[in-house]
Amino acid sequence: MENKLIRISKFLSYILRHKPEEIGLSLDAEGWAQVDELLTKARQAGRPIDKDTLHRVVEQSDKKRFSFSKNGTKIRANYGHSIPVSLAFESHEPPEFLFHGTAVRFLSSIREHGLGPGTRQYVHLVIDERTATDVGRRHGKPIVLTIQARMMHTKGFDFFKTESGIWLTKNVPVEYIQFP
Ligand code: HQG
Repeated sequence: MENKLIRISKFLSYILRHKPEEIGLSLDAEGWAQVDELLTKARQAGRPIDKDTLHRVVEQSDKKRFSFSKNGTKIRANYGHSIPVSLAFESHEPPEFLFHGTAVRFLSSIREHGLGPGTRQYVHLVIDERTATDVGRRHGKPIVLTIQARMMHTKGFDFFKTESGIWLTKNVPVEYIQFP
């Protein structure tokens, strides 16, 4: 993705996952913003985005970070929220193992408390170790934890699959984490 689109994607992530009020935007209970309102308020905030560019950002997002509503009038982030939104995810049976990339410096705390959502609504898990390594690298020296997802599911933990292929769960107790 070209730099301009990456900058806009980061701005949209911030607004649609964490701080819509920063530009005076409000999201509905399911995290949707009106596209026209978003574009107007972004312009007023000194971050103009035209409609074509918005569509390119949504289409080219490597992790499918955003979706439009069916009729195209609304937009929302597909995952990563810190604000409580109900994305109407359906509970799915996960694969036997999922992976979580983190940084070595968090390990002692994770061994003590398990994985928590931190400032977000969910713990984010992926199906491949390589993506997990990239996610972990954002925080420092990366390390990949293997999560016994199917076992957790059997024990009654809910798992949700996003359109992006990222899996979400509320928390992962330490007994389901395999440390390398
Ligand atoms: C760690 C990106 C100490 C956790 C990615 C992580 C993802 C603990 C950090 C999505 C802990 C939170 C989310 C505990 C968890 N003690 N540290 N008990 N439990 N942690 O950024 O998973 O590019 O909120 O391991 O690809 O890194 O933005 O979560 O290192 O899908 O679209 O606390 O964001 O997608 O960090 O990333 P984050 P994440 P985008």
